Amino acid sequence: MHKTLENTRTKGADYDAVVVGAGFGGLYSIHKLRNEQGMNVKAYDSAGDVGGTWYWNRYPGALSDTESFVYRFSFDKKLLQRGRWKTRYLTQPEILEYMNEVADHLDLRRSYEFNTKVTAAHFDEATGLWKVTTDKGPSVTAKYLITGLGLLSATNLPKFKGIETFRGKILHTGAWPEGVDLTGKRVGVIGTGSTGVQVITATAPIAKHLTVFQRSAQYVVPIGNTPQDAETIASQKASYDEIWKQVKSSVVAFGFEESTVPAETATPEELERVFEAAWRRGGGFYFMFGTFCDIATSQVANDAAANFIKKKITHIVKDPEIAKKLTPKDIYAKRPLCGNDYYGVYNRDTVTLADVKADPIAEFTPTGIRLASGAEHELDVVIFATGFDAVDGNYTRIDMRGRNGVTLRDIWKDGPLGYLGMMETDFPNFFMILGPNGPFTNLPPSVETQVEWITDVIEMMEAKGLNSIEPTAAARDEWVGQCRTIADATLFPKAESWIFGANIPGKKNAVMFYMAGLGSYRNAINTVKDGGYQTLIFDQATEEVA
Ligand code: FAD
Ligand code: NA7
Repeated sequence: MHKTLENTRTKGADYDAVVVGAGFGGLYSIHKLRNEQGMNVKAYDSAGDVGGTWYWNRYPGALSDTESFVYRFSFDKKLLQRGRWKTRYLTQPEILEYMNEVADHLDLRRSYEFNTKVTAAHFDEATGLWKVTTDKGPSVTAKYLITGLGLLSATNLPKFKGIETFRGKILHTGAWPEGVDLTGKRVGVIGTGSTGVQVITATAPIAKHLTVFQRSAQYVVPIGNTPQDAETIASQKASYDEIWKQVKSSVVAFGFEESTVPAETATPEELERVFEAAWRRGGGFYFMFGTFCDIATSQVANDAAANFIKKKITHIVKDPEIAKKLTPKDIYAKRPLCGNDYYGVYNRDTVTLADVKADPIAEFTPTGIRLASGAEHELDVVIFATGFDAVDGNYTRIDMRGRNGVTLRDIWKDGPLGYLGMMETDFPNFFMILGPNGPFTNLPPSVETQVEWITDVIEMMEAKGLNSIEPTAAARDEWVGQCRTIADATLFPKAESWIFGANIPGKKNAVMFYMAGLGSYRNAINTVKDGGYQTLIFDQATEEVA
């Protein structure tokens, strides 16, 4: 049994707070709660160390497509000035190194038990505490449960007939083991999302042969990963105060000014000029939000952007049949993608494009993949770049129970809910970082925003001696409704992707993001705080916890 720790303020509990996850969310939560608020915190991650996304996604080509200067924490000026990067975007090893530096600088690692998966979390009405169970050792209790489980972290591994007979290696990009060398191998990649694009462009030059199994053709603009000179980096560092101010009041928080010019009314020459400049500059979010203001909301504007990219495909890809297969048929409204000469990859003799919408994967064989037509692809390695059970996936994989034993799986059976992307009704003192219906942005500034709001709530509770807090069902439903209305004003629901859960067979299509941007989101959550948290129910019972 765990002994109650002397410096635990919460009577009868093993810890004041349990934090799950060692990515941006978990790390910052520990810093706020333990280092700043003096709480006794226990943390877990199923990974072997810190890093979250960047611990798991070690596939060749893994890269953040948020620019280096804003894919980081903003809260610590020392860390910001120490930041090191060489190119416009950070590679996975660089981000992992940064996360380790954060953990060392703030002494966060000692709070963690790594290689430990949280399997259940039950709220106990009698004690008012969370009981957290892992796959190792006895359960622990805590007043607060803070989860930074990651919204793109629960891997999606589609089932294929005969997969167990395959004699080669099967890998998922989101659980990539160390020491894999694809040089000279016959590699198959299933999936052409953001991850697929990265792994395809990195593998094509080194594989003996690369076969891409494409279900949906994608709109991919260049990433423009140019080297950054010391002067540019110094000037970014000197301007950090203004940079973060702009980022936190912007829509997508990517560190560029979003356009205010509509494409709908632009002349053909203007469209061509602006899109061409963005194509040369690089960046997926920039192409969608930095060029014109209405690409994600007006079909006319969306068509203009889509047609520009389609024309580029025709110019770049030499074989017209392959170009046709690579040309998307749907609208341009998934997460915007960018890559390093993605379409050019298909001009290589060593690359084959298999259109598995036209000719689906029938089965895996001992030596490769057979398509419905009977076509066989011999492979040594198959890479699943098939994405994630996004947003709620890691929550529904845990046995989570709130008041009266209500389960998260049950209340989210028609799609995840969530108040302000952070809380859930009947789940007292439970805070999610990047939970359902949070902002759709460059994520570190949104993580910071949420962790600061959550830890402010906790600080207020402790100052007032409150036992518990949770949102009213009415407030939660109103927020979810607002998210739906905002999403419906965009074109995103019209495309099938993980943003609405369409990538997981059987998953209900549901709104999972607040799409009005980080600036509006910050205003919304600060209004709740400044208004004295009137949408939350407090429990001020004075009974001593046994
Ligand atoms: P994560 O970093 O996902 O960490 C969650 C942690 O929780 C993991 O370590 C996991 O092991 C742990 N965990 C989950 N469940 C359990 C459990 N039951 N028990 C114990 N531990 C558990 N975002 C951007 O803004 N810009 C980008 O360019 C960008 N690129 C990306 C590229 C890839 C390939 C991927 C996969 C994601 C990318 N993202 C990007 C999103 C990225 O996930 C976020 O930016 C950010 O890293 C999320 O941090 P987090 O702490 O919320 O979650
Ligand atoms: P995504 O964007 O969900 O992409 C997954 C890809 O895998 C996509 O092309 C899917 O095709 C394809 N897929 C999924 N299941 C199958 C099956 N059963 N057969 C064939 N192809 C399949 O995941 P990513 O990892 O690329 O990116 C997720 C986010 O993580 C990304 O936005 C970044 O923020 C980081 P589909 O398009 O559904 O037809």
